[in-house]
Amino acid sequence: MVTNATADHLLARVTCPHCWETFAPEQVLWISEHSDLLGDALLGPEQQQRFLPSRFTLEGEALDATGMVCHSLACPKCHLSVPRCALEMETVFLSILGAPASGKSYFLAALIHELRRILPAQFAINFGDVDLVSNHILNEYEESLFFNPNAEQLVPLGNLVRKTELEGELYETIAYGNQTIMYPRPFLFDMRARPEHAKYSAEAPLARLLCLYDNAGEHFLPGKDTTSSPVTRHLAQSRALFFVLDPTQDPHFSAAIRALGGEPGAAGKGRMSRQQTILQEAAARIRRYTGLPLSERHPRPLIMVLTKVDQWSALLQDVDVSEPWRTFSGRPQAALDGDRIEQQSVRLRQMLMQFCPEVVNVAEAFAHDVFYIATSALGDRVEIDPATGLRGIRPQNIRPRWAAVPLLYALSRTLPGLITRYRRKVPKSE
Ligand SMILES: Nc1nc2c(ncn2[C@@H]2O[C@H](COP(=O)(O)OP(=O)(O)OP(=O)(O)O)[C@@H](O)[C@H]2O)c(=O)[nH]1
Ligand SMILES: [Mg+2]
Ligand SMILES: [Zn+2]
Repeated sequence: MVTNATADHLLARVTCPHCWETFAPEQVLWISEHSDLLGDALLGPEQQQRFLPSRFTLEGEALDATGMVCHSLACPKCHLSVPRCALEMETVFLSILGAPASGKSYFLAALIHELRRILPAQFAINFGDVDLVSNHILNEYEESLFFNPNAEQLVPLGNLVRKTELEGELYETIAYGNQTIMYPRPFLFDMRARPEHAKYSAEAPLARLLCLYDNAGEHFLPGKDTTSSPVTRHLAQSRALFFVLDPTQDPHFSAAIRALGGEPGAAGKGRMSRQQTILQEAAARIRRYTGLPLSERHPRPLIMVLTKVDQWSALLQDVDVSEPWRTFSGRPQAALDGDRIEQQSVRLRQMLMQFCPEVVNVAEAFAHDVFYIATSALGDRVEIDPATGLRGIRPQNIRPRWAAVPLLYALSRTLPGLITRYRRKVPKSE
């Protein structure tokens, strides 16, 4: 139980970021502090005991069986640790999905790095890690790309962030009796309107917990999400889906880039059909988990994140790549340029219709609102190493292009109070 001292601010239901079970705040378990109180039925003998407290300090902290003051909470179902703020602010789950090597991990690292810069400075929103321990793998990706000690050296592209493993430290395993379940580790961030934000309120803070996962592409292949390994079950919780589509995996697309004098990299190695299968499979999973009938389309935005645009920008000449937001006089908070993002979306859709219309058809048959956004986690300073012929980048030259735009745009559609969009006035003659 949680004491009355904080009860006013508690949500009615909390969703666990590990097992997605919902529970009432008073059901939350506490994690014992005393080093003698070891052993948990689900997590094993070396973990601190989880318990429902009956004694509290005046500040509302639970006391464990030895009388030690406890600070951490745990989910009543999976017993994994739940940040205290999850009881007070709603969690926004976002899923990043896509084929192996499509660029999900690079995109995720660039996205978070960009949000740290853009949200406070442009949108009057504070953004930070909820728990550095649980976010450390993602922070390592970010460090490798943006705070690399070999900033001036040409680093082969694949060496900055490694392929996402299918097991290991990105997962947590729980033993429910004989049944072992492996959950993907969530990355949690706190977003909170600053006092200068138009919707700021001291009494009812405008704040959300952002929850993301880094899946391996293989998890989205048919048969890879099971009861014992529900690694993509977050898709059903997701407020917006980010399908990471790597156009350079399509042979027709790569041929077009070459014809324009570009170099698509690992072109043709993958197959667009695999990316299409993954999207179809994700759609089928979401229909299954949420009970959405085939006659209806998913009501949440599906953002098709077209990655590695640095390799195919030749196909998008004369596109305005400046950051798509602006501030208006008297307002400290920027608004997204919805028109420009949507115009580019139309153009990218036309491009995909030319090379791989099947992917567009699958996306639009599944979701009601589909948008296309071109991004690069690295920017346009990728080089070819003359010694090896491999593509590389000097970390000091990494400048993501529009890496945060998919998330900013998705938030502006799902939480318009937090991030606003503006439209240009249409001239009367049009
Ligand atoms: N040129 C370019 N290459 C990129 C970019 N992002 C990723 N890559 C390359 O694509 C490869 C795969 O990217 P990852 O982010 O690891 O792909 P992933 O989707 O996480 O793959 P899995 O973990 O296997 O599912 C990287 O090793 C990079 O070489 C980008 O923005 N531009
Ligand atoms: Mg990955
Ligand atoms: Zn749980």
